Amino acid sequence: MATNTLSILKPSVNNLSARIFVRAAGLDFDELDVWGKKGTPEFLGKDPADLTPLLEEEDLPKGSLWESCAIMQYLCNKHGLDSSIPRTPPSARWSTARCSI
Ligand SMILES: N[C@@H](CCC(=O)N[C@@H](CS)C(=O)NCC(=O)O)C(=O)O
Repeated sequence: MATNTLSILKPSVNNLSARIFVRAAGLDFDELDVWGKKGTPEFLGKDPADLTPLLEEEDLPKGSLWESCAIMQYLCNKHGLDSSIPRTPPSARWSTARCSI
């Protein structure tokens, strides 16, 4: 059992970005396919938006975080991965941010 869990729907591009990110970052993750399991009181208790991906980690307030870009930013900050992001001018970084939302 990995230290962290990513609840996902496999066909989703938003999910894929977070799934590729954790692999590229070498983080220890279990994937939980929640197809047919969303919308339950248990899932909504962790993720009121009822959308995937959903990250579960002890450190997080209430133990969970949703929104793919927020998940990737959180993991970058937590694991000190910011230094692996190329030092680009702010104009280029904003362009990247726009594409990820
Ligand atoms: N902006 C959100 C979008 C999340 C989203 O729309 N997730 C979809 C999959 S792409 C989902 O869980 N859909 C399930 C549903 O609508 O019931 C993110 O990037 O995480």
